[in-house]
Amino acid sequence: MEVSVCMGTKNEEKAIAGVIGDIRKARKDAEIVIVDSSTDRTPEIAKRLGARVIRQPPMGYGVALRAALLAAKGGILITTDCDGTYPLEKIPEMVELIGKGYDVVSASRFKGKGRISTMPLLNQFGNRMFALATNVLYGTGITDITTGMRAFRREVIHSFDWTENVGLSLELLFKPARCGFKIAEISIDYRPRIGEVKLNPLTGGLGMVKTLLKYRLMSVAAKPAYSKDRRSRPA
Ligand SMILES: Nc1nc2c(ncn2[C@@H]2O[C@H](COP(=O)(O)OP(=O)(O)OP(=O)(O)O)[C@@H](O)[C@H]2O)c(=O)[nH]1
Ligand SMILES: [Mg+2]
Repeated sequence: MEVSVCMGTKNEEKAIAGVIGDIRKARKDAEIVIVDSSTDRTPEIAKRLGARVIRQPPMGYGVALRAALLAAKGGILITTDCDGTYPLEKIPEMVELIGKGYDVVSASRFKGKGRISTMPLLNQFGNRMFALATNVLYGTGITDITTGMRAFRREVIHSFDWTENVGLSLELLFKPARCGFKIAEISIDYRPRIGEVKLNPLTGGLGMVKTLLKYRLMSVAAKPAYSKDRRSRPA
């Protein structure tokens, strides 16, 4: 099945070549879809290295990643950040799990023995709290809700309207979980970031709280064509 790797990029010229190289090492034939809002050389480098580049004014992480996911052609869609933090050599393991019947495979920095010492302590605390809150509010049993690295069966991405921006990584997990899609978590290390962080932890954190509460108050439903399939699928 064709694999597409999807990213938003904003001024990642220090990281982009290494990230594309690591994707190719893990999956030579992957389609690489980048929604770019840079003012530096990121898009030129990405195009030269064979990525599909879609330009977008800077509207935030989730708006960019959603556009990349919806433009991707693969049967398996993978999200990651373009900053060197996620171990892209895990792509084959994630693809294999989708092949075994999982709908979503989420790369967790807090499961098992993942090394996370590169993550600031405040972020470690906040990320664990968001996972706990998601488990309490949505009945999920996951260890990392804010991870940027996941693999999705194509059907999952096209089953929902994605509305969140800074909270997209949460929405990408709790909506499928609530609608009965089968989810696996694998353990990963988190590496030092190349280049500057683009998300503000305070406004980012508040945005995520808003996302969690909003959908707890609203019902989560898959688009009819897919929810029907879901109900008829054996557990
Ligand atoms: N196109 C686009 N991409 C964005 C925008 N904001 C962030 N990104 C990209 O989204 C990805 C995630 O942003 P990061 O800065 O890594 O945010 P983060 O992962 O919360 O922070 P760290 O874990 O500290 O790296 C990166 O590849 C960014 O370049 C935006 O407004 N437009
Ligand atoms: Mg990042």
